[in-house]
Amino acid sequence: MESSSASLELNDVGWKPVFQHQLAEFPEQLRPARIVEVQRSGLTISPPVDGRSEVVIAGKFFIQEVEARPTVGDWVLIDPASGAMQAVLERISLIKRLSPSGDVQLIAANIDTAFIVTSCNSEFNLARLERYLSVVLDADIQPVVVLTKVDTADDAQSYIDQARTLGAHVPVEAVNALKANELDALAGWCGPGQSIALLGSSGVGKSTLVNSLCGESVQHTQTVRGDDDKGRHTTTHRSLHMLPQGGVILDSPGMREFQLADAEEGVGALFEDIEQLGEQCRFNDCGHDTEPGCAVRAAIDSGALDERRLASYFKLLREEQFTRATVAERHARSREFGKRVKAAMAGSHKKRD
Ligand SMILES: Nc1nc2c(ncn2[C@@H]2O[C@H](COP(=O)(O)OP(=O)(O)OP(=O)(O)O)[C@@H](O)[C@H]2O)c(=O)[nH]1
Ligand SMILES: [Mg+2]
Ligand SMILES: [Zn+2]
Repeated sequence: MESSSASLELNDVGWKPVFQHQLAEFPEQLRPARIVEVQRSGLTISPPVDGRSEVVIAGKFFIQEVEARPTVGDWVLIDPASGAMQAVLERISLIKRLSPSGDVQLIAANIDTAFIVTSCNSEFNLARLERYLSVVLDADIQPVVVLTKVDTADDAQSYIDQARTLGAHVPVEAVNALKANELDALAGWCGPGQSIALLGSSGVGKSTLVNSLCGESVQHTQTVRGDDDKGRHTTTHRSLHMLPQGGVILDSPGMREFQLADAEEGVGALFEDIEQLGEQCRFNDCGHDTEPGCAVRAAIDSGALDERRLASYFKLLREEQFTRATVAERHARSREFGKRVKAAMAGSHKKRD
């Protein structure tokens, strides 16, 4: 993001009263700024504090739990004298997933609306969309399913129809991402104080949308493979960009897998209809399988509920439970390790005395 302009203000990068209210708890000299990029060794913030837009992450943030570490979209407080980051303000939302290596990975903080991007071609996959939706709903973020490449599809309407089955409260917008003047439907979600995140596989047109919505080419894009519509992982790190109508948009690398971290409430919110049916089953602990008096099976039999959605609901619930147990176990193990390190250090101090 352009950070050299002296006129850049907090409002330009999505500042809200909810963050302003938190400032009272901190020393007055600390200055707020937003993390617009995270590099291996440091952070890029905007607006710059005392001319500085690069901040080193203090070691103390690495010994804390993963969720306490600063991520893109976070509002942080900087000491103008030293340039050091002193605190991360309380977030209004957090998008996270389980990384392929099994750790919780933070994707973005303080997002209002997530554009879950998919294309009208062989990349389209309802189960994948349900994964993103569960995570986004769990974080209390407004989801919008954005179908790109309507201009290249013979049967765009069939993709739109499928996407509309994802949930009554999930808006679906179909666009040609290359046409900036046809993106009014998306621009409606943007505006002062609004932060948008783009999520989706490689090649679906996330960076293309950023460029069209920003009105200039700020992100590199690249054609997809002709044989299977797969992208080439063009974007390699997450970054926030200012929108001309106010607010910011976060571009992120295409994700190969989007595994749920804890997202139980999100799964429940996405499949609210199934959970409501479940309350009408004869048995409280009905597994919606072969039990008599099962309202969920009855809905399947009558055609009111789609068998695919039920299977998806079960799969995501199981995955979520498994992940939660694994993360809790890892957490306990690292805590135990920390205790042992501390004890060993205390022991070695004693010997020195
Ligand atoms: N015709 C058409 N092409 C599009 C559309 N959206 C994106 N593209 C093209 O699809 C290709 C991939 O777009 P990108 O914006 O690079 O995709 P991305 O989602 O950012 O991909 P990664 O950065 O790899 O995650 C580019 O060649 C775009 O021009 C669209 O709506 N219509
Ligand atoms: Mg990209
Ligand atoms: Zn049942």
